[in-house]
Amino acid sequence: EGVNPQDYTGIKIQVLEWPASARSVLDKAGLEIEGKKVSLIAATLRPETMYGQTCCFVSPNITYGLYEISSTEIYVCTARAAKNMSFQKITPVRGEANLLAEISGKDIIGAKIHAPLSVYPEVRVLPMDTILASKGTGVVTSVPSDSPDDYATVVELAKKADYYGIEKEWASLDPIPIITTPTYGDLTAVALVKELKIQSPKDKELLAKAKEIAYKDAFYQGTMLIGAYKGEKVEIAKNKVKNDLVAAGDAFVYDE
Ligand code: A2H
Repeated sequence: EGVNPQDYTGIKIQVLEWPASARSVLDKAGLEIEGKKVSLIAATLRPETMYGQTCCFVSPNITYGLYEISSTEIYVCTARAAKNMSFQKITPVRGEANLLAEISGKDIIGAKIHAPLSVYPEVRVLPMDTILASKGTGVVTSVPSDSPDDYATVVELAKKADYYGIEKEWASLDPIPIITTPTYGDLTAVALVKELKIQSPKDKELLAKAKEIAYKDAFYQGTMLIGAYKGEKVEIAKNKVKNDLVAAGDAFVYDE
């Protein structure tokens, strides 16, 4: 942090239906969310892949805050991220983030959500143990076609659905071809997880390697297979998709 500034896109993933656990936490906090738009804010470096979102990850070990953004909008993210946002003209008052309630990631799992641009109109919130509280918003949207970490996580979740307390179907949506490259084809992350024989989300070193390869390959060699910039180079399409998301009110620029 500080040394390597990251230019994230904050994707607004709207909650359509809360699980009973979350409803009870919000009730106890006396928070009235009827008629308000509540969004989990996922920090991504790959806005051009948002067509392929199949779920959204939170950490069961992180406490999230619900922050008032306007009379009709609430963002869900870590306190650290909310503080940073307050210095980037994202909250109404500079340096202040109005915390309405706190909730454990555990209690959000299973929420039904709408992820902008995704070919799947409704997806679910699922657990990811490797999310760092010290980075981004603590919320990671899942694109298993292009992110080796995301692919390894959904494979693990589908394999041990009972253990993770989720429905297997929530973690079993097919990865969507978003980008093609000459080396890895249409599902880069799936190809790399296979090639490097990655067995689980805990294979840290191999996943770091896969992530590095996937990122460079897509950026320099990738062509879009879907969306408004189908046929264009990823290098060019990336900022166009990002700008469209921001213009539509579905995302904002978030730096740290
Ligand atoms: B990326 P960097 Cl398709 N903990 O978004 C762990 N990972 C986090 C995180 C956190 N607190 N916050 C964000 N991330 C993930 C898409 C994506 C991402 C694709 C491919 C690669 C990729 C969909 N998930 O990341 O450490 C988010 O996942 C690999 C570069 O700041 C975010 O972008 O470099 C990326 O890691 C930020 O990682």
